[in-house]
Amino acid sequence: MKTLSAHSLLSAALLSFALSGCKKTPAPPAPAPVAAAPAPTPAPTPASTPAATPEAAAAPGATVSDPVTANGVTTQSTLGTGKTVEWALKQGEIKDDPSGQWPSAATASSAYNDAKDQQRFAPWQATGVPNVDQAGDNANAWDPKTPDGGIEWLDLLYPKPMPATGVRIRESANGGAVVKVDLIDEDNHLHPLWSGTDPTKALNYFMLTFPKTTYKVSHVKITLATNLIPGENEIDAVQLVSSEK
Ligand SMILES: [Ca+2]
Repeated sequence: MKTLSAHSLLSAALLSFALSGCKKTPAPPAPAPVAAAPAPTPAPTPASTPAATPEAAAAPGATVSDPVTANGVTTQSTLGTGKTVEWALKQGEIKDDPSGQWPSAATASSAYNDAKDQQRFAPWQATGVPNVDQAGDNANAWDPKTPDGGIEWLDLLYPKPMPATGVRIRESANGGAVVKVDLIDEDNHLHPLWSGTDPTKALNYFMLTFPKTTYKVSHVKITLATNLIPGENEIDAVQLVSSEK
């Protein structure tokens, strides 16, 4: 690195660009187009879900997948691969939603390279507004220590505890590994919210909506099964939605 840096600025810039995608393994394969096929095959329906609602089977051009509702919680994901106007507008709409707030602190079961504080890939990288621009391995997202090790969790603290109506998880690499979301109130009581199948792909939000909680939410805890989806499963940001200000 240091010998190379003696070369011209152009060389340094090219090296930096190349290194940015070479943390561990080659960049993950480009995600398959979502719902681009004329007749997408519905995902297998979990035995516990009575209605056979196909996941991510929305019409071409749709910005969100078809909703799936279970136990009062509706789940869906934003769609697209970051190459369309519709995707960009939807991402901006969520980022600027005045009903949403972003976490100010985070802890996790582990982090890549045991990252701490504000280091690359640390839990802290999932706080604040989204700042990953394209799907794939990115130091601006939280990354568990091992890519396929199994159960991992991320706990996010929100600066203004409020009754909540939604959670939007921005998955930025190898999405679809979220298996459980819990809400934690001001007294540190954990309220199980949802457990099931996460339809998110590419760089998109996994969105959960639910009736307004009777308590103020101060934390959101997200559990991933990283062995479900091969490769690094990274989270860029997590928005808590409230109908109150
Ligand atoms: Ca981030």
